[in-house]
Amino acid sequence: MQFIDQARITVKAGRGGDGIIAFRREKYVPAGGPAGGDGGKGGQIVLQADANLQTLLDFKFKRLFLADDGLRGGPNKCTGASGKDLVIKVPCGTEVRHINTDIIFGDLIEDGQTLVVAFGGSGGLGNAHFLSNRNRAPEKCTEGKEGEEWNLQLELKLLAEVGIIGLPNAGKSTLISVLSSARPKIADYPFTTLIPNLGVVRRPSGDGTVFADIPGLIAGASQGIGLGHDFLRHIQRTRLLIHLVDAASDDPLRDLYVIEQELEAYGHGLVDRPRLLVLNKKELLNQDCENQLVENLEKASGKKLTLISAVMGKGLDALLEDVWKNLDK
Ligand SMILES: Nc1nc2c(ncn2[C@@H]2O[C@H](COP(=O)(O)OP(=O)(O)OP(=O)(O)O)[C@@H](O)[C@H]2O)c(=O)[nH]1
Ligand SMILES: [Mg+2]
Repeated sequence: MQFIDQARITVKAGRGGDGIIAFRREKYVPAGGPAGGDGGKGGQIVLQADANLQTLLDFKFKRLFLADDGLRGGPNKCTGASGKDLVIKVPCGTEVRHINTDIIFGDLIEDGQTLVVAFGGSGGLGNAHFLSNRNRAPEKCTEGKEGEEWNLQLELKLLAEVGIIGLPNAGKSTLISVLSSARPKIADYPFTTLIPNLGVVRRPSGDGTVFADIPGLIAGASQGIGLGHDFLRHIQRTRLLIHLVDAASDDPLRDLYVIEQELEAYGHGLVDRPRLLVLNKKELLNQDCENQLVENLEKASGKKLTLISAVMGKGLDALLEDVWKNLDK
């Protein structure tokens, strides 16, 4: 399934019902007063976060959402019925903004959270409102107002708690595939992965944690080179990053710097995000090389290095233990 994280929709709240002109007609009451009721309010458009939804895919097929109009007022000063609100379900983590102005309407984070994005028009006034001493039989009423109409941009940021980052070919997809049931494409060329893959990794306690394989980070990603910028956005909400360095690279130390620099250049507090430094493909190193490399990387980063081989399934338990420890902090 394609990962869609942006959608455009048009929402239109209901129009208010019109007020009406009517007069009281009762037996033996010769000149009944004005009795036209007000129109009902138009229904509003409400977005609601739903934990069962994972994507904005639904909005590819349905883009226009209309709420019901309010009904006309009735005789005997009866107010018309209000239009029913239209509730649209969106995944948790959806951000809503106005397309033309980029004004943010709000974020829907928690399951069940709601946000009114278009208010219904108010109902018109019936002629009962216009009774005065000078005019005992007003022939005047007003129309209901149009409901609000907006073009909205929905954006879903990944709600992964753990993001796996690293240069192309570092083994990010391999790692997520051995940790979870995600089955991304894996190949020995860069940019195999074009969209983030999500995988759920079970904790010892039983509940799952979402990991994301974030592809396409290269030098210049923060300036929009490659795929990186798009996906840097996605890591904004992760709580922990796993920075994967390829032990088989010509220069792992340079690789480390490239990624660190991109995180810094992107801003948004990404460099301050807790990060685990992990060296992958360790089975390709002989012992001397390994010792030297570990020493260099640890010195350069000031972090403790975890060694794994995603392909051989080595070092993964220790890595996960670190992950849980960090998330529970
Ligand atoms: N020897 C060895 N090879 C590995 C290991 N992990 C991954 N690889 C290989 O490295 C290559 C790249 O792996 P991917 O998982 O596709 O790398 P990626 O980081 O997702 O790459 P992009 O999607 O292009 O960014 C593949 O050929 C993998 O088989 C490992 O632990 N040891
Ligand atoms: Mg990949």
